[in-house]
Amino acid sequence: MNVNFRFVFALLWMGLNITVVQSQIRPINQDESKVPPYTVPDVLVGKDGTKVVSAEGWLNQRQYLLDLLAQHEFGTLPTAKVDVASELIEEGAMADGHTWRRQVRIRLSRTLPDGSKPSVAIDLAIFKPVDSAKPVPCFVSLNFQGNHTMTEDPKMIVPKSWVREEKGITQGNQATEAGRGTSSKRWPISEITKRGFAVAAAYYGDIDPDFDDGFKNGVHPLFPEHLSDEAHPDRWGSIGAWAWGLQRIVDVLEKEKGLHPSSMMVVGHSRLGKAALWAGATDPRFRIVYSNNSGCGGAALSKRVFGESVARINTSFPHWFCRNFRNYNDKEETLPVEQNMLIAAIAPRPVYIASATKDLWADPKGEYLSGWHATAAYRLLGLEGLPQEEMPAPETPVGGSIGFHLRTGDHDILLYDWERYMDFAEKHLH
Ligand code: GTR
Repeated sequence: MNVNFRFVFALLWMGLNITVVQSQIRPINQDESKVPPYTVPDVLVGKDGTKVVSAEGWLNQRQYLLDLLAQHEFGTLPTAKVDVASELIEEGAMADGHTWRRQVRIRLSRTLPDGSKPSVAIDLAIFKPVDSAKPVPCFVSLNFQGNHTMTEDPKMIVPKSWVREEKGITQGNQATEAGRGTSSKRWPISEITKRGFAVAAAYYGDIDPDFDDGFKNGVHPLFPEHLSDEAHPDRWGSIGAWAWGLQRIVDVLEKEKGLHPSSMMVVGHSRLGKAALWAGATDPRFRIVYSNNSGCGGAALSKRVFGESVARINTSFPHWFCRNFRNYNDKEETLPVEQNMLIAAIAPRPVYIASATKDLWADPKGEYLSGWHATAAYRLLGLEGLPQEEMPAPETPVGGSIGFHLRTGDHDILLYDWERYMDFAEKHLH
């Protein structure tokens, strides 16, 4: 009786706590008239408060922005080297007749001081034009449910690692055959290769499964020195891990026959758009960086507090950012970083921001404004960023070395977005 009473009491207490935590967070605002007054940091103002005025000072300034973003938001990427090996598992022609498929297993490993050698396998799917006379530029990306969801091709390998449950296509957090081709409208592979590009993608859960397990799975065991986040409040989170994984994928793609090694372009949608921006900002081997509907912690300004907020994202996904980011829950005005710094840190390389009209959770206007407030960095370098402060109408791509479009519709990545990405690549890859 006593035990039962305690048990019931404990359940009630847990329930109460969850409710209190939820209700402690400020409600989400999606009303433009309720955006608080805010100041966007000047991307040209350095550590000592003075402004960089010449292109020569840009590299130091860029590093300063990256350090701030690492310290307060994404965490620091590990610097220890790992062994990167790759093996061809399968290849062949696709049904469209002009795409060649290659499935490569990447193995990352590291010998630790205690003599153990943990390793992680990442399956990479590469789709390239069958008969290109010269090496082609390649879009590098991650997918949400496994490489087999990108196309109906029966040869695509189904992942073995943990996947998020999705009705009809998974069973007990395992991907199944039923998932084949289910996200193919997000991956217009045939159209991409037809225009002379390649696209390569891996399942993001091969790098780090997307749940809060205290950083034990995925690539984390390779870096036991970064395991405790109590001791390292600027330790990387899952977004950092996915970004780092994208960089290891480039280690392999740079050596892949038929791909242009210095024309790697990173693309990501939503949480993977956040990862693409961080991967691209921290690794100049990405020649162009694309953010698709990346929202809070991606392209959207945090200080507008429109749509998903810092408190909301840190509560729903406590494993995405570093612990320090939680200091700004419902205190965006005190954030020493802002997302325009993330965009600016890509300069002088081209960056593209795509939003969708119905995606208010990701704050399309805040995504545009990040680009606008990064424009000063591009102008310093003699390049054009975005043309004006006002967001353009839907289906009106704008910009110079910062590109932007607003697609009519929902939170998604569709052919329209890819077509604009290819236009932008054709304009900038010479
Ligand atoms: C949402 C999250 C967003 C975005 C999105 C996604 O639940 O709040 O930040 O990342 O997921 O990745 O689909």
